[in-house]
Amino acid sequence: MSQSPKISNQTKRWQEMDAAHHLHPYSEHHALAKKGARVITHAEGVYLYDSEGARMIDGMAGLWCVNVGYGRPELAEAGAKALKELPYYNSFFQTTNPYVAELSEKLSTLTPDGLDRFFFANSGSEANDSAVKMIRYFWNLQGKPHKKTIISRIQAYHGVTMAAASLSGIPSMHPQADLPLPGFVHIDYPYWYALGGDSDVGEFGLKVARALEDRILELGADNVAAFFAEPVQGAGGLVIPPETYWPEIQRICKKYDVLLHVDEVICGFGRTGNWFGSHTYDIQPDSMSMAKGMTSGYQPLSAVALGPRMGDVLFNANEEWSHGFTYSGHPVACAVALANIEVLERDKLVEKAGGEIGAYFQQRLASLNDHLIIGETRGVGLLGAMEIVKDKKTRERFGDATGGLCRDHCTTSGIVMRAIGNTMVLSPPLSITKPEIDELFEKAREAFDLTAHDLGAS
Ligand code: PXG
Repeated sequence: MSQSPKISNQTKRWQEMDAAHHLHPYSEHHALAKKGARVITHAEGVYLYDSEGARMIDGMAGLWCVNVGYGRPELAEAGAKALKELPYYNSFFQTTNPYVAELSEKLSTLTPDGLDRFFFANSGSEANDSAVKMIRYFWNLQGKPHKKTIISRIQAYHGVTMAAASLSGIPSMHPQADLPLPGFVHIDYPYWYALGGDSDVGEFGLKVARALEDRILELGADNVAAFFAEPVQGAGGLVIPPETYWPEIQRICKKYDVLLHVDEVICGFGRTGNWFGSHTYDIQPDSMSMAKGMTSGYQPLSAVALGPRMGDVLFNANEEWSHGFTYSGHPVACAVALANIEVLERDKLVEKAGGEIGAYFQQRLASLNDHLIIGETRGVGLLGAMEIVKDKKTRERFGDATGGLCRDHCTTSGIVMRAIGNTMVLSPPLSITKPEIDELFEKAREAFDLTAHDLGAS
Protein backbone atom coordinates (compact mmCIF):
# COMPACT_ATOMS: atom_id res chain seq x y z
CA MET A 1 0.00 0.00 0.00
CA SER A 2 2.54 2.55 -1.07
CA GLN A 3 1.36 6.01 -0.23
CA SER A 4 1.60 7.89 -3.47
CA PRO A 5 3.12 11.34 -3.03
CA LYS A 6 -0.15 12.86 -4.26
CA ILE A 7 -2.77 11.78 -1.80
CA SER A 8 -6.40 12.86 -1.86
CA ASN A 9 -7.69 15.74 0.24
CA GLN A 10 -9.93 13.34 2.14
CA THR A 11 -6.99 11.13 3.12
CA LYS A 12 -4.96 14.17 4.09
CA ARG A 13 -7.81 15.42 6.28
CA TRP A 14 -8.14 12.06 8.09
CA GLN A 15 -4.40 11.98 8.63
CA GLU A 16 -4.46 15.50 10.07
CA MET A 17 -7.30 14.69 12.50
CA ASP A 18 -5.54 11.50 13.50
CA ALA A 19 -2.17 13.17 13.96
CA ALA A 20 -3.64 15.93 16.11
CA HIS A 21 -5.86 13.86 18.39
CA HIS A 22 -5.26 10.12 18.28
CA LEU A 23 -2.62 8.34 20.35
CA HIS A 24 -1.79 5.06 18.61
CA PRO A 25 -0.79 1.84 20.37
CA TYR A 26 2.91 0.97 20.21
CA SER A 27 3.89 4.00 18.14
CA GLU A 28 6.34 6.86 18.22
CA HIS A 29 3.67 9.52 18.16
CA HIS A 30 5.56 12.46 16.68
CA ALA A 31 7.20 10.37 13.95
CA LEU A 32 3.87 8.84 12.95
CA ALA A 33 2.12 12.21 12.97
CA LYS A 34 4.79 13.57 10.65
CA LYS A 35 4.55 10.64 8.25
CA GLY A 36 0.75 10.33 8.31
CA ALA A 37 -1.00 7.10 9.25
CA ARG A 38 -2.22 4.79 6.53
CA VAL A 39 -6.02 4.95 6.44
CA ILE A 40 -7.65 1.53 6.01
CA THR A 41 -11.21 2.03 4.82
CA HIS A 42 -12.55 -1.42 3.98
CA ALA A 43 -11.71 -5.09 3.76
CA GLU A 44 -13.05 -8.18 2.05
CA GLY A 45 -11.94 -11.80 2.37
CA VAL A 46 -8.16 -11.66 2.85
CA TYR A 47 -7.77 -8.20 1.29
CA LEU A 48 -7.44 -4.76 2.87
CA TYR A 49 -8.07 -1.51 0.99
CA ASP A 50 -6.78 1.94 1.90
CA SER A 51 -8.29 5.36 1.35
CA GLU A 52 -6.22 5.77 -1.80
CA GLY A 53 -7.65 2.59 -3.32
CA ALA A 54 -4.54 0.41 -2.86
CA ARG A 55 -5.14 -3.28 -2.12
CA MET A 56 -3.04 -5.53 0.12
CA ILE A 57 -3.28 -9.17 1.08
CA ASP A 58 -3.49 -9.32 4.87
CA GLY A 59 -0.93 -11.92 5.86
CA MET A 60 -1.54 -11.17 9.56
CA ALA A 61 -5.36 -11.45 9.75
CA GLY A 62 -5.37 -8.02 11.36
CA LEU A 63 -3.48 -8.70 14.57
CA TRP A 64 -3.64 -12.51 14.38
CA CYS A 65 -7.41 -12.38 14.82
CA VAL A 66 -9.57 -12.24 11.68
CA ASN A 67 -9.80 -16.02 11.41
CA VAL A 68 -12.94 -16.17 9.22
CA GLY A 69 -11.68 -13.34 6.96
CA TYR A 70 -13.26 -9.94 6.41
CA GLY A 71 -16.76 -9.09 5.22
CA ARG A 72 -18.75 -12.02 6.61
CA PRO A 73 -22.42 -11.02 6.46
CA GLU A 74 -23.40 -13.69 9.04
CA LEU A 75 -21.37 -11.94 11.73
CA ALA A 76 -22.66 -8.49 10.80
CA GLU A 77 -26.26 -9.74 10.82
CA ALA A 78 -25.89 -11.53 14.16
CA GLY A 79 -24.43 -8.36 15.66
CA ALA A 80 -27.18 -6.18 14.18
CA LYS A 81 -29.90 -8.52 15.48
CA ALA A 82 -28.49 -8.41 19.00
CA LEU A 83 -28.03 -4.64 18.78
CA LYS A 84 -31.73 -4.31 18.02
CA GLU A 85 -32.98 -6.86 20.55
CA LEU A 86 -30.65 -6.32 23.49
CA PRO A 87 -27.86 -3.82 22.81
CA TYR A 88 -26.71 -4.07 26.41
CA TYR A 89 -27.46 -5.59 29.72
CA ASN A 90 -25.06 -6.69 32.41
CA SER A 91 -24.60 -10.07 34.00
CA PHE A 92 -23.89 -8.76 37.49
CA PHE A 93 -27.09 -8.80 39.55
CA GLN A 94 -28.38 -12.33 39.06
CA THR A 95 -29.17 -11.77 35.38
CA THR A 96 -27.87 -13.29 32.18
CA ASN A 97 -28.70 -13.05 28.47
CA PRO A 98 -29.37 -15.72 25.85
CA TYR A 99 -26.20 -14.99 23.90
CA VAL A 100 -23.74 -15.39 26.77
CA ALA A 101 -25.51 -18.52 28.03
CA GLU A 102 -25.43 -20.11 24.56
CA LEU A 103 -21.83 -19.07 23.97
CA SER A 104 -20.70 -20.52 27.30
CA GLU A 105 -22.26 -23.88 26.48
CA LYS A 106 -20.86 -23.83 22.94
CA LEU A 107 -17.35 -23.04 24.15
CA SER A 108 -17.50 -25.94 26.60
CA THR A 109 -17.88 -28.29 23.62
CA LEU A 110 -14.79 -26.86 21.90
CA THR A 111 -12.26 -26.45 24.71
CA PRO A 112 -10.15 -29.36 25.99
CA ASP A 113 -11.97 -31.77 28.31
CA GLY A 114 -12.94 -30.35 31.67
CA LEU A 115 -12.50 -26.64 30.79
CA ASP A 116 -16.22 -26.01 31.11
CA ARG A 117 -16.66 -22.73 32.98
CA PHE A 118 -16.10 -19.32 31.40
CA PHE A 119 -15.64 -15.76 32.60
CA PHE A 120 -15.93 -13.05 29.94
CA ALA A 121 -13.98 -9.85 29.41
CA ASN A 122 -13.22 -7.61 26.45
CA SER A 123 -9.57 -8.11 25.56
CA GLY A 124 -6.77 -10.60 25.94
CA SER A 125 -5.15 -8.33 28.52
CA GLU A 126 -8.27 -8.24 30.66
CA ALA A 127 -8.66 -12.01 30.40
CA ASN A 128 -5.08 -12.51 31.57
CA ASP A 129 -5.42 -9.97 34.41
CA SER A 130 -8.59 -11.80 35.44
CA ALA A 131 -6.79 -15.14 35.28
CA VAL A 132 -4.07 -13.83 37.60
CA LYS A 133 -6.73 -12.78 40.12
CA MET A 134 -8.44 -16.17 39.81
CA ILE A 135 -5.16 -18.00 40.39
CA ARG A 136 -4.42 -15.91 43.48
CA TYR A 137 -7.96 -16.40 44.80
CA PHE A 138 -7.77 -20.15 44.19
CA TRP A 139 -4.67 -20.52 46.36
CA ASN A 140 -6.18 -18.24 49.03
CA LEU A 141 -9.25 -20.47 49.12
CA GLN A 142 -6.98 -23.50 49.36
CA GLY A 143 -5.40 -22.06 52.49
CA LYS A 144 -2.04 -21.56 50.75
CA PRO A 145 -1.66 -17.78 50.73
CA HIS A 146 2.09 -18.00 50.10
CA LYS A 147 1.64 -19.79 46.78
CA LYS A 148 1.58 -16.59 44.71
CA THR A 149 4.52 -16.19 42.34
CA ILE A 150 3.67 -16.66 38.69
CA ILE A 151 6.36 -17.84 36.31
CA SER A 152 6.16 -16.89 32.64
CA ARG A 153 8.72 -16.64 29.87
CA ILE A 154 11.11 -14.20 28.28
CA GLN A 155 9.55 -12.77 25.07
CA ALA A 156 6.07 -13.81 26.22
CA TYR A 157 3.26 -11.45 25.17
CA HIS A 158 0.24 -11.57 27.43
CA GLY A 159 -1.06 -8.01 27.03
CA VAL A 160 -0.52 -4.51 28.36
CA THR A 161 -2.56 -4.02 31.53
CA MET A 162 -0.55 -4.04 34.75
CA ALA A 163 -0.64 -7.78 35.47
CA ALA A 164 -0.67 -8.83 31.81
CA ALA A 165 2.36 -6.64 31.07
CA SER A 166 4.07 -8.07 34.18
CA LEU A 167 3.42 -11.56 32.81
CA SER A 168 4.84 -10.48 29.46
CA GLY A 169 8.55 -10.98 28.99
CA ILE A 170 9.35 -8.58 26.17
CA PRO A 171 11.97 -6.32 27.79
CA SER A 172 10.70 -3.05 26.27
CA MET A 173 7.29 -3.54 27.91
CA HIS A 174 8.52 -3.02 31.45
CA PRO A 175 10.60 0.09 32.21
CA GLN A 176 8.12 2.78 31.08
CA ALA A 177 5.64 1.70 33.77
CA ASP A 178 8.09 0.35 36.37
CA LEU A 179 7.11 -3.27 35.73
CA PRO A 180 6.98 -6.15 36.38
CA LEU A 181 4.96 -5.98 39.57
CA PRO A 182 6.30 -8.08 42.46
CA GLY A 183 5.45 -11.76 42.17
CA PHE A 184 6.11 -12.17 38.43
CA VAL A 185 9.28 -13.88 37.22
CA HIS A 186 10.47 -14.91 33.76
CA ILE A 187 12.41 -17.92 32.55
CA ASP A 188 14.01 -18.93 29.23
CA TYR A 189 11.88 -19.71 26.22
CA PRO A 190 12.27 -22.51 23.67
CA TYR A 191 13.65 -20.51 20.72
CA TRP A 192 15.95 -23.15 19.27
CA TYR A 193 17.02 -21.26 16.13
CA ALA A 194 18.43 -18.29 18.05
CA LEU A 195 19.43 -19.91 21.33
CA GLY A 196 19.94 -23.60 20.61
CA GLY A 197 23.27 -23.37 18.80
CA ASP A 198 24.40 -26.82 17.71
CA SER A 199 22.25 -28.65 20.25
CA ASP A 200 19.74 -31.29 19.27
CA VAL A 201 16.26 -29.69 19.10
CA GLY A 202 14.69 -32.27 21.43
CA GLU A 203 17.50 -31.93 23.99
CA PHE A 204 17.16 -28.16 23.83
CA GLY A 205 13.39 -28.41 24.47
CA LEU A 206 14.03 -30.49 27.60
CA LYS A 207 16.75 -28.18 28.82
CA VAL A 208 14.58 -25.07 28.48
CA ALA A 209 11.60 -26.79 30.12
CA ARG A 210 13.81 -27.74 33.05
CA ALA A 211 14.51 -24.04 33.64
CA LEU A 212 10.99 -24.11 35.09
CA GLU A 213 11.96 -26.82 37.57
CA ASP A 214 15.12 -24.94 38.53
CA ARG A 215 13.16 -21.75 39.17
CA ILE A 216 10.47 -23.55 41.18
CA LEU A 217 13.14 -25.12 43.37
CA GLU A 218 14.87 -21.77 43.77
CA LEU A 219 11.63 -20.01 44.80
CA GLY A 220 10.30 -22.97 46.78
CA ALA A 221 7.29 -24.86 45.38
CA ASP A 222 5.16 -23.54 48.26
CA ASN A 223 5.59 -20.04 46.84
CA VAL A 224 4.82 -20.77 43.19
CA ALA A 225 1.19 -20.38 42.06
CA ALA A 226 1.29 -21.02 38.32
CA PHE A 227 3.19 -21.27 35.08
CA PHE A 228 1.66 -19.01 32.41
CA ALA A 229 2.46 -19.57 28.71
CA GLU A 230 1.25 -19.52 25.11
CA PRO A 231 1.30 -22.89 23.29
CA VAL A 232 3.25 -21.14 20.50
CA GLN A 233 4.74 -17.76 21.41
CA GLY A 234 3.29 -15.30 18.90
CA ALA A 235 4.28 -11.66 19.24
CA GLY A 236 7.57 -12.72 20.86
CA GLY A 237 8.87 -14.16 17.58
CA LEU A 238 6.65 -17.09 16.63
CA VAL A 239 8.51 -19.57 18.77
CA ILE A 240 7.37 -23.11 18.06
CA PRO A 241 8.27 -25.40 20.94
CA PRO A 242 10.27 -28.58 20.32
CA GLU A 243 8.13 -31.72 20.77
CA THR A 244 9.85 -32.46 24.05
CA TYR A 245 8.95 -29.12 25.64
CA TRP A 246 5.28 -29.32 26.64
CA PRO A 247 5.33 -32.88 28.07
CA GLU A 248 8.22 -31.89 30.32
CA ILE A 249 6.54 -28.63 31.38
CA GLN A 250 3.42 -30.58 32.32
CA ARG A 251 5.40 -33.15 34.27
CA ILE A 252 7.08 -30.37 36.26
CA CYS A 253 3.83 -28.48 36.97
CA LYS A 254 2.23 -31.70 38.27
CA LYS A 255 5.22 -32.65 40.37
CA TYR A 256 5.33 -29.32 42.23
CA ASP A 257 1.57 -28.65 42.27
CA VAL A 258 1.95 -25.54 40.13
CA LEU A 259 -1.13 -24.54 38.11
CA LEU A 260 -0.75 -24.42 34.34
CA HIS A 261 -2.41 -21.47 32.61
CA VAL A 262 -2.33 -21.54 28.81
CA ASP A 263 -2.78 -18.26 26.90
CA GLU A 264 -4.70 -19.23 23.76
CA VAL A 265 -5.32 -15.64 22.63
CA ILE A 266 -3.48 -16.26 19.34
CA CYS A 267 -3.54 -20.07 19.14
CA GLY A 268 -7.26 -20.48 19.88
CA PHE A 269 -10.00 -20.94 17.29
CA GLY A 270 -8.08 -22.90 14.71
CA ARG A 271 -4.80 -21.03 14.24
CA THR A 272 -2.58 -24.08 14.86
CA GLY A 273 -4.85 -26.48 12.97
CA ASN A 274 -7.01 -27.55 15.92
CA TRP A 275 -9.56 -25.60 17.91
CA PHE A 276 -6.92 -24.78 20.52
CA GLY A 277 -3.14 -24.91 20.69
CA SER A 278 -3.66 -27.11 23.74
CA HIS A 279 -5.10 -29.76 21.40
CA THR A 280 -2.16 -29.45 19.00
CA TYR A 281 0.43 -29.83 21.77
CA ASP A 282 -1.60 -32.19 23.97
CA ILE A 283 -1.68 -29.77 26.89
CA GLN A 284 -4.12 -30.24 29.78
CA PRO A 285 -4.25 -26.77 31.36
CA ASP A 286 -5.93 -25.80 34.62
CA SER A 287 -7.10 -22.56 33.03
CA MET A 288 -6.97 -20.92 29.63
CA SER A 289 -7.44 -17.43 28.19
CA MET A 290 -8.86 -16.73 24.74
CA ALA A 291 -9.81 -13.67 22.67
CA LYS A 292 -8.97 -12.62 19.08
CA GLY A 293 -10.29 -15.57 16.99
CA MET A 294 -13.31 -15.98 19.27
CA THR A 295 -15.08 -13.20 17.30
CA SER A 296 -12.49 -13.02 14.50
CA GLY A 297 -11.92 -9.50 15.81
CA TYR A 298 -15.40 -8.35 14.68
CA GLN A 299 -16.21 -7.47 18.31
CA PRO A 300 -13.99 -7.11 21.38
CA LEU A 301 -14.46 -10.23 23.49
CA SER A 302 -12.27 -12.48 25.60
CA ALA A 303 -12.74 -15.25 28.14
CA VAL A 304 -10.99 -17.24 30.82
CA ALA A 305 -11.87 -20.93 30.86
CA LEU A 306 -11.50 -22.88 34.08
CA GLY A 307 -10.90 -26.60 34.41
CA PRO A 308 -12.45 -28.69 37.18
CA ARG A 309 -9.81 -28.06 39.83
CA MET A 310 -10.02 -24.26 39.82
CA GLY A 311 -13.61 -24.21 38.60
CA ASP A 312 -14.96 -26.32 41.46
CA VAL A 313 -13.14 -24.29 44.10
CA LEU A 314 -14.14 -20.88 42.75
CA PHE A 315 -17.69 -22.03 41.96
CA ASN A 316 -18.26 -23.39 45.45
CA ALA A 317 -16.75 -20.54 47.45
CA ASN A 318 -19.18 -19.31 50.11
CA GLU A 319 -18.73 -15.65 49.35
CA GLU A 320 -19.23 -13.22 46.50
CA TRP A 321 -16.44 -13.11 43.93
CA SER A 322 -15.38 -9.45 43.73
CA HIS A 323 -14.55 -9.19 40.05
CA GLY A 324 -16.31 -8.43 36.76
CA PHE A 325 -16.51 -5.87 33.95
CA THR A 326 -19.43 -3.68 32.85
CA TYR A 327 -19.24 -5.50 29.52
CA SER A 328 -18.63 -9.07 30.77
CA GLY A 329 -20.80 -11.29 28.56
CA HIS A 330 -21.84 -8.39 26.32
CA PRO A 331 -24.82 -9.60 24.25
CA VAL A 332 -23.63 -8.16 20.93
CA ALA A 333 -20.10 -9.51 21.28
CA CYS A 334 -21.40 -12.94 22.33
CA ALA A 335 -23.88 -13.01 19.41
CA VAL A 336 -21.03 -12.28 17.00
CA ALA A 337 -18.85 -14.96 18.64
CA LEU A 338 -21.63 -17.53 18.15
CA ALA A 339 -21.98 -16.57 14.46
CA ASN A 340 -18.20 -16.67 14.08
CA ILE A 341 -18.01 -20.19 15.52
CA GLU A 342 -20.84 -21.24 13.21
CA VAL A 343 -18.88 -20.01 10.18
CA LEU A 344 -15.69 -21.73 11.41
CA GLU A 345 -17.68 -24.98 11.73
CA ARG A 346 -19.76 -24.68 8.56
CA ASP A 347 -16.79 -23.82 6.35
CA LYS A 348 -14.58 -26.37 8.14
CA LEU A 349 -11.93 -23.69 8.58
CA VAL A 350 -10.27 -25.38 11.56
CA GLU A 351 -10.10 -28.72 9.72
CA LYS A 352 -8.66 -26.95 6.67
CA ALA A 353 -6.02 -25.16 8.76
CA GLY A 354 -5.05 -28.55 10.20
CA GLY A 355 -5.42 -30.27 6.82
CA GLU A 356 -5.17 -29.33 3.16
CA ILE A 357 -4.87 -25.54 3.46
CA GLY A 358 -2.47 -25.62 6.40
CA ALA A 359 -0.31 -28.21 4.62
CA TYR A 360 -0.23 -26.13 1.44
CA PHE A 361 0.69 -23.00 3.42
CA GLN A 362 3.50 -24.89 5.18
CA GLN A 363 4.78 -26.26 1.88
CA ARG A 364 4.91 -22.79 0.31
CA LEU A 365 6.55 -21.44 3.48
CA ALA A 366 9.23 -24.15 3.38
CA SER A 367 9.95 -23.31 -0.28
CA LEU A 368 11.44 -20.00 0.94
CA ASN A 369 14.28 -21.94 2.58
CA ASP A 370 16.19 -21.67 -0.70
CA HIS A 371 16.22 -17.88 -0.48
CA LEU A 372 19.62 -16.28 -0.02
CA ILE A 373 18.70 -14.44 3.20
CA ILE A 374 16.34 -16.96 4.81
CA GLY A 375 18.06 -19.05 7.46
CA GLU A 376 15.04 -20.98 8.71
CA THR A 377 11.34 -21.23 8.10
CA ARG A 378 9.05 -22.81 10.68
CA GLY A 379 5.34 -23.03 11.17
CA VAL A 380 2.27 -24.87 12.32
CA GLY A 381 -1.28 -24.66 10.99
CA LEU A 382 -1.61 -21.19 9.50
CA LEU A 383 1.31 -19.67 11.35
CA GLY A 384 4.65 -19.17 9.65
CA ALA A 385 8.00 -17.58 10.51
CA MET A 386 10.97 -16.74 8.32
CA GLU A 387 14.37 -15.87 9.82
CA ILE A 388 16.38 -13.28 7.92
CA VAL A 389 20.11 -13.97 8.21
CA LYS A 390 23.34 -12.84 6.62
CA ASP A 391 24.97 -16.25 6.95
CA LYS A 392 22.84 -19.38 6.89
CA LYS A 393 25.56 -21.53 8.47
CA THR A 394 26.53 -19.33 11.41
CA ARG A 395 23.05 -17.72 11.70
CA GLU A 396 24.76 -14.32 11.77
CA ARG A 397 22.25 -11.49 11.39
CA PHE A 398 22.20 -8.28 9.44
CA GLY A 399 21.57 -5.15 11.55
CA ASP A 400 18.54 -4.63 13.78
CA ALA A 401 16.65 -2.60 11.17
CA THR A 402 16.44 -5.50 8.72
CA GLY A 403 12.97 -6.68 9.74
CA GLY A 404 11.58 -3.17 9.34
CA LEU A 405 13.23 -2.84 5.95
CA CYS A 406 11.67 -6.11 4.80
CA ARG A 407 8.28 -5.10 6.19
CA ASP A 408 8.41 -1.89 4.17
CA HIS A 409 9.15 -3.90 1.04
CA CYS A 410 6.18 -6.14 1.88
CA THR A 411 3.99 -3.06 1.99
CA THR A 412 5.30 -1.98 -1.41
CA SER A 413 4.71 -5.48 -2.76
CA GLY A 414 1.12 -5.46 -1.48
CA ILE A 415 1.23 -7.78 1.54
CA VAL A 416 1.03 -7.26 5.29
CA MET A 417 3.73 -9.25 7.07
CA ARG A 418 4.80 -8.68 10.68
CA ALA A 419 8.46 -8.04 11.51
CA ILE A 420 9.58 -9.20 14.96
CA GLY A 421 13.23 -8.26 15.11
CA ASN A 422 14.67 -10.07 12.10
CA THR A 423 11.92 -12.67 12.06
CA MET A 424 9.14 -12.18 9.51
CA VAL A 425 5.80 -13.65 10.53
CA LEU A 426 2.61 -14.68 8.75
CA SER A 427 -0.77 -15.52 10.28
CA PRO A 428 -3.37 -15.09 7.51
CA PRO A 429 -7.13 -15.58 7.79
CA LEU A 430 -8.01 -19.29 8.01
CA SER A 431 -10.33 -18.65 5.05
CA ILE A 432 -7.35 -18.11 2.72
CA THR A 433 -7.47 -20.14 -0.51
CA LYS A 434 -4.63 -21.88 -2.37
CA PRO A 435 -4.39 -19.16 -5.09
CA GLU A 436 -4.28 -16.54 -2.33
CA ILE A 437 -1.53 -18.51 -0.56
CA ASP A 438 0.37 -18.53 -3.88
CA GLU A 439 -0.05 -14.76 -4.15
CA LEU A 440 1.07 -14.29 -0.54
CA PHE A 441 4.29 -16.24 -1.01
CA GLU A 442 5.07 -14.81 -4.45
CA LYS A 443 4.89 -11.35 -2.94
CA ALA A 444 6.83 -12.42 0.13
CA ARG A 445 9.62 -13.70 -2.13
CA GLU A 446 9.59 -10.42 -4.01
CA ALA A 447 9.94 -8.55 -0.70
CA PHE A 448 12.86 -10.79 0.34
CA ASP A 449 14.54 -10.18 -3.06
CA LEU A 450 14.24 -6.42 -2.60
CA THR A 451 15.52 -6.66 0.98
CA ALA A 452 18.49 -8.80 -0.11
CA HIS A 453 19.25 -6.28 -2.84
CA ASP A 454 19.24 -3.37 -0.33
CA LEU A 455 21.51 -5.31 1.99
CA GLY A 456 23.94 -6.01 -0.81
CA ALA A 457 23.30 -9.73 -0.48
CA SER A 458 21.99 -10.48 -3.94
N1 PXG B 1 -2.11 -12.81 24.85
C1 PXG B 1 -1.54 -13.03 23.66
C2 PXG B 1 -0.91 -14.35 23.38
C3 PXG B 1 -1.57 -12.02 22.68
O1 PXG B 1 -0.99 -12.24 21.50
C4 PXG B 1 -2.75 -10.62 24.26
C5 PXG B 1 -2.71 -11.66 25.16
C6 PXG B 1 -3.41 -9.33 24.66
O2 PXG B 1 -4.60 -9.16 23.99
P1 PXG B 1 -5.24 -7.69 23.83
O3 PXG B 1 -6.61 -8.00 23.26
O4 PXG B 1 -5.32 -7.09 25.16
O5 PXG B 1 -4.35 -6.91 22.90
C7 PXG B 1 -2.20 -10.80 22.98
C8 PXG B 1 -2.25 -9.68 21.98
C9 PXG B 1 1.64 -7.95 17.53
C10 PXG B 1 0.53 -7.81 18.52
O6 PXG B 1 2.07 -6.93 17.02
C11 PXG B 1 0.05 -8.90 19.22
C12 PXG B 1 -0.97 -8.71 20.14
C13 PXG B 1 -1.52 -7.45 20.33
C14 PXG B 1 -1.04 -6.38 19.61
C15 PXG B 1 -0.01 -6.53 18.71
O7 PXG B 1 2.08 -9.06 17.25
N2 PXG B 1 -1.38 -9.80 20.88
